[in-house]
Amino acid sequence: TKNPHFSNGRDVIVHLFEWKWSDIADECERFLALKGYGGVQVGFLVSPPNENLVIKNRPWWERYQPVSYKLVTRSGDEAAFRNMVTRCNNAGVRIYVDAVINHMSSIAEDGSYGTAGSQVFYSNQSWPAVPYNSADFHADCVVTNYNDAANVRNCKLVGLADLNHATEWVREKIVEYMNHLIDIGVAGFRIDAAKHMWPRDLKIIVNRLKNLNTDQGFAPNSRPFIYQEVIYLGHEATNVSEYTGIGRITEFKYGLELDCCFRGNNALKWLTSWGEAWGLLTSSDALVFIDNHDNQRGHGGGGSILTHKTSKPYKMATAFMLAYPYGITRIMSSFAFDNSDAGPPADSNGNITSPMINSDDTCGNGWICEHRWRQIYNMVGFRNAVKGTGVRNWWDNNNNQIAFSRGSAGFVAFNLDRQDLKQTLQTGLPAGTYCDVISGSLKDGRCTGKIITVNSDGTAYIEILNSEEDGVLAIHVNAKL
Ligand code: AAO
Repeated sequence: TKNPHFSNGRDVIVHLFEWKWSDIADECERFLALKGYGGVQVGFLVSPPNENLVIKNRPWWERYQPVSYKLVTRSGDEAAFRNMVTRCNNAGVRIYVDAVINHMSSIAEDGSYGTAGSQVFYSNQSWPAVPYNSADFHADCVVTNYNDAANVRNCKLVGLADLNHATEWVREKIVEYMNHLIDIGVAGFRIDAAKHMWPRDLKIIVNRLKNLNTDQGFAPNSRPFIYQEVIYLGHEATNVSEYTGIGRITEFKYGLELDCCFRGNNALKWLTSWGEAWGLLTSSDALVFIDNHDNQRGHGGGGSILTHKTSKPYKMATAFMLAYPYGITRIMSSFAFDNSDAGPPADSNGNITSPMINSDDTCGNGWICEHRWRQIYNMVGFRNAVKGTGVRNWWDNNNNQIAFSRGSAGFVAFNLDRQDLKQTLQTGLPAGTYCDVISGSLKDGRCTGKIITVNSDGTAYIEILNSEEDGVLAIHVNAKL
């Protein structure tokens, strides 16, 4: 359950937050065709596909209020979902589903309805389209105390009706929903609010899931990839170690620490010991990211989070994440927003509108598409090129300029200082000329960015000026001229 089942053992997931299924299907086919970075492969995490409560002004968070397990949302219906999964699997792109199974919707007028038209009778604790009734939920209390595991797991998270997973019926309905998705061909799940479920119950549910669908290209006996959303900063009653036996875990400390460093609040030189030594989970248990759909807008532990809005340090932190061998990495792909409740780009009827793809591969129409920023997708290419190698040739200026190689497959340098970086450094790479994949790309045998000459002893002159658009330089064996 800790293996994401990518073709070729790749390990980058892009969160296509609130995208429509038809657009994701197109993106699976288009993304591989994006030129300049040598067959980058990723997986896509998609928004919850099950019916959710329709909420006034259509905030993005209505999708975390389930009404039934029918596959009908603003992203599309079941036919569109199936079409997407098949087309993506055919293109070598795996689909992971955001599974909201801790709870159902929150207080709303009786007779309120969901995106498939199903009604909800909250006052009776009745979701007839599943069906769930009051016997399927915990008693009426609200999560108020993160130092009390029973309160966290038996009460309503922000008022959301809290399913009782000790109940056989609840387990059955959830397993049926997830197995339906496995039959369609998804590769795994993000388990939303896993911290709010008892680990023993979650384990029973996960153990009952089917193997992945071999007709969709998975090897026989492949278990679904599972990663659990558990926010743990080291001081709560619900401990991450209770969940490592079930699947991977979102390591929130990872992004918070890197945010701190790349905001200039902790010198980059300390990253020489990055990883478990910083109190992070074991790498093989972790799923990591710089920002997520919650904290980029102040929900679920927001604060001093780097996002697309602070693009220079954000790209640097993302490049560091992708360059460093730790965990499975996730890239956020956002829509633009001013107001933290705002839903995705939509027309006046509330239908989500498609991203526009510009000639430089970036997006328009309200979609940010960080995964289409050259500096980011080229670092996905870097990560793929250096897979299986360790960190070597660490260098720093005792402050905010650092560099390291990944074995003899790639080399990366960062400059967050106020002065320019101008150094001859050991790159660990074979002699030759390489294309810096941050300032440009290797396209049709030509480099559109800086060209770096590696000498026969592996050294190269590296320069990152303060005035440059980006504070990173990266070269690797798949972008050799
Ligand atoms: C909406 C409205 C609510 C309304 C509710 C019901 O906004 O006002 O009461 O409907 O009508 C999303 C939105 C919610 C939204 C919900 C349902 O974010 O605003 O509520 O949909 O529509 C906790 C959970 C974590 C959860 C996070 C948001 O543990 O699982 O809250 N994330 C997931 C999803 C998220 C989704 C849901 C769950 C629900 O990713 O999108 O909600 O399906 C501490 C705890 C954390 C806790 C946070 C926030 O964190 O450790 O476990 O997360 O508090 O309550 C510092 C601390 C850190 C602390 C943090 C934040 O960093 O060190 O420990 O501050 O305070």
